[in-house]
Amino acid sequence: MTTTLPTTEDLRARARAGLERIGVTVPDGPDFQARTPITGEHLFGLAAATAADTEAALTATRRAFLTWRSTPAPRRGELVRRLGELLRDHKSDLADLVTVEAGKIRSEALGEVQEMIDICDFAVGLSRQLYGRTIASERPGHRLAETWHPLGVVGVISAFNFPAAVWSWNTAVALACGDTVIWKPSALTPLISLACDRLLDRAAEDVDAPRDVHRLLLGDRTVGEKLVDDPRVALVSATGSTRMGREVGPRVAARFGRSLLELGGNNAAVVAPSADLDLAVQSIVFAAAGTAGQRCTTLRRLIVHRDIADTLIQRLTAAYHKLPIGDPFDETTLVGPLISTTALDGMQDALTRARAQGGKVLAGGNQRLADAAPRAAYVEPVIVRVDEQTDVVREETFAPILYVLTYDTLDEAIALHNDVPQGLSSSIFTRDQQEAELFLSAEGSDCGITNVNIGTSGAEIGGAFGGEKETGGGRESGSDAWRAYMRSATNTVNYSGRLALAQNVSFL
Ligand code: UN1
Repeated sequence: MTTTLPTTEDLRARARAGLERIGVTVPDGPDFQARTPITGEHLFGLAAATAADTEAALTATRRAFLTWRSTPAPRRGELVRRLGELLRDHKSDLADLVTVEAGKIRSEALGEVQEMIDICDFAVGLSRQLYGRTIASERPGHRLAETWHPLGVVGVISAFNFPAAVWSWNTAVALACGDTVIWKPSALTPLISLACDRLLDRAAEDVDAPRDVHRLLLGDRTVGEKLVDDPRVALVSATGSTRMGREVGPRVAARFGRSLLELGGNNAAVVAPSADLDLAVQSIVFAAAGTAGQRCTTLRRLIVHRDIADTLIQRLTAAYHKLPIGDPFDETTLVGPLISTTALDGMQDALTRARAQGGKVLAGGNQRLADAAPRAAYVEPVIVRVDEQTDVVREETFAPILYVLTYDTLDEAIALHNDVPQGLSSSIFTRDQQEAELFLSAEGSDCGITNVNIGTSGAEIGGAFGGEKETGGGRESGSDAWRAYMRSATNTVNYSGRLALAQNVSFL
């Protein structure tokens, strides 16, 4: 168990060294502070983008788009390939910054950078595979086809919890698709954003691509609002809370822009009587307590068959009591800090409400290291037994709280599973093939990510990532999510020399 923490001075030096190796000079400014959740203290004062900076970024990325869109896609892929190489070279420095700013444990911080490298590889391949279909025309001597063209400037609004990977999912794919990008990261993670922006800048220099294919704008929500409202931004890809999405979606729609929303999750796993419990316990602990419960895909509800509930709960509480909580740079730590004391207040408020709504806390919930770091928020992940899905269970609390419910029939489990407003990720643990297939079927989970015998979090980049209902409906990353970053045109070419109207219409 970690009882000591690095000093803020150590963390500042570590961040500065990594940034310098990447080529970033920390921009000194009075507007806001880079901070670390490890001690909860400030690292550097930074300058925020002004309205003039935002305007300049819009003009520059729009102008760059006009050349980038007609750069052959495989040439565009070369920029993304170079970015991937630089990410590999600086993997350790970038992971340090993720740990310093987001508090992720080493292995997860390295995993986040790996996710960036992976999406670059994917997008390089994609740059030669932006396929359109040829369609059988109903008319003789006609060719009917679908063509995909670049869309325009993409505004990326990202959250603190995947401060770099979510940017890379959007940016690597958007650049390969011929778009240019303006990035407004979370104000909680400016340093990793500066590092990613600098590496992309270096990549552009190395392959002779226009620098203005990408602009970073640090700052508060006013910057994001400008991207949301400006008609020069063709697509707004926003990751964050459902509350944020409720504002972004209608505002972008009001100007007929496109939005791609990745909002809250309230992910559940069903554990059936036939489940391999060793596998289930390991998977559940990672999915529920990993990343200190701060993934969109974090497991928040467990729906367990009544016959195995006592055994599973007993094994989970035993595992929770042993979780090493503390300094995320310590290789033995599994649970780092929450992002802020505000997040801790939100968690404690949810626990108070859960108790008032009949929940019983079975494990965890105590704050740790409050003496060593009063401004930080270390907390024991919590398991709460509930009899029904009360209000608080149906909400996403961005903290490590796992609500446990029981079921008797699979139909009941699926009904409980789907009876929340969100629809991101889901799992079933079972060795019964019929149950697994039913869960994956149209009558099963209503989520965008549906798994068997693996937890809800930690998706690979090759599949499309996103969810339904209040999660927002967007798809990013792999599979055919690239289509959201392009516009399609349907082409009818008449090579017959005669006019033939569709639907057999005759005229003249
Ligand atoms: C997020 O939490 O915003 O599937 C993204 C996962 C990660 C991405 C999570 N690959 O958990």
